[in-house]
Amino acid sequence: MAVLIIAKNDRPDWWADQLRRNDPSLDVRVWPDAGDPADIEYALAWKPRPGELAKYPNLKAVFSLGAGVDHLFSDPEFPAGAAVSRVIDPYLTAGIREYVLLHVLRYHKNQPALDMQQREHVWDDRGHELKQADERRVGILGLGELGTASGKALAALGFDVAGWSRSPKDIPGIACHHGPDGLDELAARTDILVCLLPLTPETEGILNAGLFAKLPAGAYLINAGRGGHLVEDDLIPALESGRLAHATLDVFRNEPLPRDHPFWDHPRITVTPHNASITDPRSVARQIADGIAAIARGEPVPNAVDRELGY
Ligand code: NDP
Ligand code: OXD
Repeated sequence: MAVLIIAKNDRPDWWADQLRRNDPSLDVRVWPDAGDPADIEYALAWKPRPGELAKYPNLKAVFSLGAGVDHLFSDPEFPAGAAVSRVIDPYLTAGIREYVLLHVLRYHKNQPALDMQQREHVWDDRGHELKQADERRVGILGLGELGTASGKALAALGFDVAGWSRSPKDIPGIACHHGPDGLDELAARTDILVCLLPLTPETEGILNAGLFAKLPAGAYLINAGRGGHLVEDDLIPALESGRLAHATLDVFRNEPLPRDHPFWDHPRITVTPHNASITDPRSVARQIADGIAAIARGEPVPNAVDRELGY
């Protein structure tokens, strides 16, 4: 039995080291040095090349090195027999919560406009509407691990928080909506829209002109879900027309964002390099080592993903 790490740009040797520390008995290999493909029963993967995982005939489980699994299911040859586990980790959750708080507060305090004033040497403490946190309506798409933690933290600061999910929910401090009608209800009452959905065929392109038209004029957007959620061609027209006031984007259809992409220089777009939160091998390798041991004992796959739903 061997474990293969496929994480070309994501410190594979660090992952291997952390995994061995947690279970020195594991035979850990780092792609492309997989050895005999028949030995590989477990893989830790982040954005493997399409077709790569199909090369290992005895693969039992793939551990995504992030919360999202779209990078696995986008592979048409992803092995049908392999279980999929994803990261649920307090540090990953904290990172997203901090990112959402940072950028919601930035909007709440009018910071993008103040940055522009500073560039023009303008001292104007009156040119901005006075709004309290409880007058600022935040809407969160996705009420899973990350959306719920972010929503609760915003509610604790006094924001008026609502969220949207596929199934009905009851979360203290968050007005919960679900299903297609629930999306319209959420949009109608949202000044700051935060996307923390998984990318699936159902959520692909959900951030589009139709949804922007349902938000109050001048709403703000924060996308930390996936680049595929945003219809890129709809964003700049929405900003130029004033339908949206500003967008903060951490994720993009093509990553790294190409150097000539118009989002880089747009005055009302903030770009961050898909680092809203980053999986920390120091805490997650322990969970994965425990997960491998559990699967080997015949126990259920931890943090298992539903293949049908795609998340
Ligand atoms: P979860 O699986 O815990 O939560 C997903 C949420 O989305 C659930 O509430 C789910 O509803 C909802 N959802 C899924 N499909 C639909 C749909 N069709 N309609 C309405 N709601 C839907 O995921 P996490 O919170 O752990 O992570 C969310 C995503 O965040 C990841 O998939 C990843 O893309 C992104 N991410 C980004 C990071 C970054 O650095 N930018 C870091 C980590 C994650 P229900 O509860 O009913 O199932
Ligand atoms: C994740 C990510 O899915 O970092 O964890 O995007």
